[in-house]
Amino acid sequence: MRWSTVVTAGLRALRIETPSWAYGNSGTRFKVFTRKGVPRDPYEKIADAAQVHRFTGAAPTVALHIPWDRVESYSDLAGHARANGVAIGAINSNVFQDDDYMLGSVTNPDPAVRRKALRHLLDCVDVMDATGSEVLKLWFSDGTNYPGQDDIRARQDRLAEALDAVYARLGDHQRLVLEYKLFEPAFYATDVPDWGTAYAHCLRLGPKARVVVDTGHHAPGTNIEFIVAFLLREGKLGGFDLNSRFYADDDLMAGAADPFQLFRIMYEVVRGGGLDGGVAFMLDQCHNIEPKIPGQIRSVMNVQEAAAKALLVDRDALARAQREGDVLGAHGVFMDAYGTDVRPLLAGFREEAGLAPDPMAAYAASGYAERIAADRIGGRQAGWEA
Ligand code: AOS
Ligand code: ZN
Ligand code: ZN
Repeated sequence: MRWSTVVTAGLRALRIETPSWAYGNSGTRFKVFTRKGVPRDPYEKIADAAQVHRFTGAAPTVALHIPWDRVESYSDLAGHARANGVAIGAINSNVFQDDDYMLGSVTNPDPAVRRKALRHLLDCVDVMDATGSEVLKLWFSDGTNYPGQDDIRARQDRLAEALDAVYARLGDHQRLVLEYKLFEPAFYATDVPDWGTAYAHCLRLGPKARVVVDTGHHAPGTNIEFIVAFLLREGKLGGFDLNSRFYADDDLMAGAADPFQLFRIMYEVVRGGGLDGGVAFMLDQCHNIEPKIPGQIRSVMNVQEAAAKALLVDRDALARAQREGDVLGAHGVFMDAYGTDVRPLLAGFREEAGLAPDPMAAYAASGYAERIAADRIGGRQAGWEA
């Protein structure tokens, strides 16, 4: 097959990080459903993440969330990850859960709250040091609900001050990625509402700061692939929080609601050299009604399928059609790739790597789900204080 080398090389480069919080019980604000066998502690979450890697071969790292994944020794946790064949990925900070943060964390008008939030962010860098993690993911729930509630410009100054302090604390091999979110939990004005705000802060901070694109954090109809293309062009795309949505921040499985959008995003990733390193492909999802490990496996497969299709785009033919102003021809090249059934190709790719061609079936046959259901009594909710 003409494109097989390109596709294989691209798929080999694609590493997808799974989030520790995906393995715990989760739900909506109406109900959190409990499922048998969910992890009781961060060690078991990592063991579950290792299963996703075992059957996909494409998910070698797991993101931690502090304090949900608080343990006595983070170096011990990293050793446990290594022993399970995975490594610790991004460290996700949490400055949204305490009562103190009702009016914001690093942008709070009260300097004592700002100091507390900054302390936590710096603690997260300590966790990075102990685990070997290279990425600090910052998401701030900060914002205001009512016009006039606080000085939105002063809040930017406070945000910048905190980011400066965190940036200064990063080691040579560490970087921060700043996530934006249009709304929720603040509804009038979030303090990092869009990629432009995140980009401006990251640009000012320097090369170790980049933007993270959570696919669920945009207004309906936003052209996310344009944002991806732009940020990659500027060398400022730090990574993705992949998930899919019908309405807002639904956190459903990546590629489930709109596989075509994921394809369009992955095409811009491929086009912009985003598989060559420096971009973290993270899942940020919750599995409320579906089993969690298979939910993650399915998501990894969905991202791989979108990437394979993106890699299949005949770039020469596309460039020719674009040069000639052949609108429908160019669009046709794109759609030909999207319309290709890449499942046989991916099955072959896995077999070459010594994996089962169908990770979902292989996981189901492994007996792991039955084993954890029997062994683990008292699994916990995704976001708990350890
Ligand atoms: C929140 O909406 C975000 O998507 C964040 O990435 C958040 O930090 C993550 O869900 C873990 O809490
Ligand atoms: Zn996110
Ligand atoms: Zn989110």
